[in-house]
Amino acid sequence: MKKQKISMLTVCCALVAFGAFRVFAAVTESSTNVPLAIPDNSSVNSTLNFSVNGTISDANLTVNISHAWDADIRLSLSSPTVAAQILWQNCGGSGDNLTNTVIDDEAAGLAVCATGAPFTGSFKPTNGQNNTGTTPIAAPGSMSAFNGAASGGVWTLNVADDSSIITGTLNSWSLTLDGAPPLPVELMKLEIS
Ligand SMILES: [Ca+2]
Ligand SMILES: [Ca+2]
Ligand SMILES: [Ca+2]
Repeated sequence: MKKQKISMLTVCCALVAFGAFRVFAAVTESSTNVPLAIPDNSSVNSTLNFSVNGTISDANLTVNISHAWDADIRLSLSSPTVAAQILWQNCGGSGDNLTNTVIDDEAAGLAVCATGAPFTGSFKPTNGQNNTGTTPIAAPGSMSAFNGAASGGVWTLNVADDSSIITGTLNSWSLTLDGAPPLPVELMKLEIS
C-alpha cells in the first residue's frame, strides 16, 4: 500500500513536471498572416493566434521588416485583452530594414535612435527621441504591459508608415511568451489525498 502511494506520488510529480515543461516553458509562435505590404503613410494589421493559454510573466516580440526608410516605421502590439502598446517609432533615419529585431523590456535601450539599422538584436521599446520635430512622438508602451494577462487568442501587430514616398513589407513576426507553471487541478487533488 505504501509502495503504491509512493509510486503514485512519483507519477504525479512526473506529470506535473512534464505538464510544466510542455505548457509553460517560454513558447514562441509566429504569425501566419504575413507577408503584408506596409502602405505608404498608412498602416496594416497583422494577426497571430497564440494557441497556448497561460498567464504571461514575460513577453518578447520579434519582427522582420523590409523598408528603405526606417524612420517611417511605427509598431504597436495588442493582445486579446491588453490595449495597443507603441513599441517602436521613428528610429533608423534613412537606414533600411528591421532584421530579427527583438523588442524586450529587459534588453538595453537604444543609445541613439536615429542610427543602427537594421537593429538586429534585442532592444527596449523605443521613444523616437531622435526624430523630434519631424514626426509626432507618441508615449512609448511596454512589453511588460502584457504581464499578468492571458496569452491565448488573437494578437494584433499594427505596422504604420508615417511619411510618404517609401514603403515596405512586414515579412514575419513572432511572440515569445513565458508564464508561471500552474498545477493541473486533478493532480493537486491526488497530492492532497
Ligand atoms: Ca517617422
Ligand atoms: Ca522580456
Ligand atoms: Ca513611407
